[in-house]
Amino acid sequence: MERIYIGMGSNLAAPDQQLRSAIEALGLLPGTTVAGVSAFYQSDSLLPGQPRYTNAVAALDSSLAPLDLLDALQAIENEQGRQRLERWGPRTLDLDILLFGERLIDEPRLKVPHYQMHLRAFVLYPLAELAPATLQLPDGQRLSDLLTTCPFVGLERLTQSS
Ligand code: A4P
Ligand code: MG
Repeated sequence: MERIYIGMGSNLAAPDQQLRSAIEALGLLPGTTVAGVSAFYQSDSLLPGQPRYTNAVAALDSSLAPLDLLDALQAIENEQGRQRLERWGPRTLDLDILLFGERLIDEPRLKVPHYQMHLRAFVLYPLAELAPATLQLPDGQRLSDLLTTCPFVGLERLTQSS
């Protein structure tokens, strides 16, 4: 079993409900339990002109191999009506593998840690609700340090997660 953190985002078709459905689907994956879910957070899209996002992070304990987990996440995205019309386009559901145990993964289809997690408040603050304060990325960066360089700006923490 390894501890895995999944970043979830949606900005179409009732985003909060999309995240709740995704959490349910994650709990049904083989060899996997959902160990925790952060609060939901709203923020403006990084790309102007798109609807606001709801984001959250889920902690999984799973025995799935990384690429099998990626396949499973993409199946959940598709199941929830994700259409890949353009990179970075609005989406019903985006599931990103943020961290996979302490692994550094550099495969054509999968880069872990997620390439921009260290810059994104909508990833780091929900992650900090679930991860130990001492959590380090595989390159040694501490989550606590990343939080100090990534201010809690433009994020709205919603009171309920599910
Ligand atoms: N891939 C590589 N590494 C990973 C990983 N660690 N986890 C590959 C998941 N997938 C990974 O992803 C494209 C390909 O990345 C996949 O086929 C997989 O093999 P995608 O989900 O199809 O495309 P995408 O989501 O359009 O690209 P990406 O890079 O995931 O988008 P981002 O960076 O997630 O940005 N603003 C707010 N407020 N909140 C957001 O969540 N998200 C985006 C999208 C823009 N602005 C946002 C938010
Ligand atoms: Mg993605």
